[in-house]
Amino acid sequence: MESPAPSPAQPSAPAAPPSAAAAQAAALAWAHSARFLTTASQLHQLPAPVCPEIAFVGRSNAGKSSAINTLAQHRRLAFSSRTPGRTQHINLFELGGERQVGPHTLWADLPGYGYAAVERAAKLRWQKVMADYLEQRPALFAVVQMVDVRHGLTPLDLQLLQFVSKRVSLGSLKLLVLLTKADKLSRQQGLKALAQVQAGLQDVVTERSDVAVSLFSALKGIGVGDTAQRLMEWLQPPESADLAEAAAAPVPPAPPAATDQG
Ligand SMILES: Nc1nc2c(ncn2[C@@H]2O[C@H](COP(=O)(O)OP(=O)(O)O)[C@@H](O)[C@H]2O)c(=O)[nH]1
Ligand SMILES: [Mg+2]
Repeated sequence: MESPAPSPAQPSAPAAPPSAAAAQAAALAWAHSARFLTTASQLHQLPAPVCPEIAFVGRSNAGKSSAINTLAQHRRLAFSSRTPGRTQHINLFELGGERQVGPHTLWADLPGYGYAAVERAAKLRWQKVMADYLEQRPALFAVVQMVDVRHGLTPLDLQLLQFVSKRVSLGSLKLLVLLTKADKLSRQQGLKALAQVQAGLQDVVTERSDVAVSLFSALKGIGVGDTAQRLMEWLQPPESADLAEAAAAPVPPAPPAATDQG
């Protein structure tokens, strides 16, 4: 591939900023660097935090494992199963770092919640592990919550958000809600679900918060590049403000409520 030599008559163009496509490719390369680090059933078994961590949470069967695998472009990084509720540990994946592309980060795949057919004691045990992680892990930087687009935010999802809502609204913890299995709805239905979930998150959205909602499909690849880009840019903001603007579609804070109804 030969490019024509620049004509001496033309003034040389200023150096082009990296294109949006290049930024997304870099983010996908970073996501693809994900490798299994360790698994733990209790908080004290986790390694000491050395870098920012992003926690992936969601109801059992919401599509969390599929989303992690798709983001990382690995077939079986996170365990995806037809038998929900089987992943009862915190699984840590390491990304980026030395000799790797992108920021050094851990992704923490937390146990799915809400699976009815699990013995109550076991359920309480590992849901405590999840709550402990969300409340106590000092390196926690962002939460990605997987929500089935057809169900929207369920009471259990809102309960989970309670663990982190204060820090989300203060802006010390970022939140991305991925509306999974978006391929199961029409574009129009998907956008309607998106608006409903955005409305459901207004309690945590403030001037300082960084909260986003996206449609996602592991099956059809919807939202995959955008999600990788958002996660990476949260950790490593792009130099160009234009790029940051192009990548971000944050949920705007609600106008002050006229009444306290609803
Ligand atoms: N149609 C569709 N099905 C999906 C998608 N992601 C996951 N699933 C299915 O949903 C079920 C649960 O997925 P899984 O990733 O194991 O969910 P997890 O329990 O939250 O980890 C599996 O049968 C997946 O094949 C998606 O994007 N589209
Ligand atoms: Mg899973």
